[in-house]
Amino acid sequence: MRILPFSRIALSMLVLTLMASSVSWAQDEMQYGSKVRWNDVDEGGPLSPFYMGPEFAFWDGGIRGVFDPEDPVYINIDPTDDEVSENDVRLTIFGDLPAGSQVAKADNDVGQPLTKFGTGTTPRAELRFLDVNGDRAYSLNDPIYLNVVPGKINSGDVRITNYQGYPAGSRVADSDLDNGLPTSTLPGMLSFFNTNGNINNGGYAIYDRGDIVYMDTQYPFYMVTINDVRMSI
Ligand SMILES: [Ca+2]
Ligand SMILES: [Ca+2]
Ligand SMILES: [Ca+2]
Ligand SMILES: [Ca+2]
Repeated sequence: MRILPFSRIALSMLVLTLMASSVSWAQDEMQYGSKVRWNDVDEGGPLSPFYMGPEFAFWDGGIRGVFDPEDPVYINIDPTDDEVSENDVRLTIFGDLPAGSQVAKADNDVGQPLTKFGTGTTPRAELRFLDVNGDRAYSLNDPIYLNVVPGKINSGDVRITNYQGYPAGSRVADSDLDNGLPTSTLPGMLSFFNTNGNINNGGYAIYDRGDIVYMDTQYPFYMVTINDVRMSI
């Protein structure tokens, strides 16, 4: 008589374990720095434009006035606020908060000043790719960088996708295999998947908590297509 309830519990725990592992598997596949591949669940989903074009920026710690590998890098979603604010996206780790995470209201980096790349004495930075297969086109296996001083990969650049065992969100170091390799302009623009579906009075999607930033690289635009890049968790 007691076996039945026990096995029910065991069965439900097994089911829960299986569900949890399939969910975490899906999340691993879809994490920051991954590219959209055939049959991914987000493929074909709608993407929405940002109200103003987000900008890449850094919190100038470490050596002041110089972009250095200690400076956390962000997508500043509202480029006019010049500070780390809620729902900005980290491109590098900050403390124990991972690369690709959205900034939450109570996080310790909220309110820190952001310096745009390409202003004053700071170098320009743009998303670029390394053409590993040499076909002069942006391909599925070509890794992406936030390339500071665009043209070739430099020490301090941020890997947006993983490459040769270097994870997405890591910095290029002097001795790394990819340091010094040439980069090419990555076509496309930042947009987002409106996970919670909220819209404003004008009918436009609102970017907020849980929405996912993409680099929209391929025609048709405003749709998740193969080779697009997930820029947040
Ligand atoms: Ca600095
Ligand atoms: Ca901000
Ligand atoms: Ca290529
Ligand atoms: Ca939203």
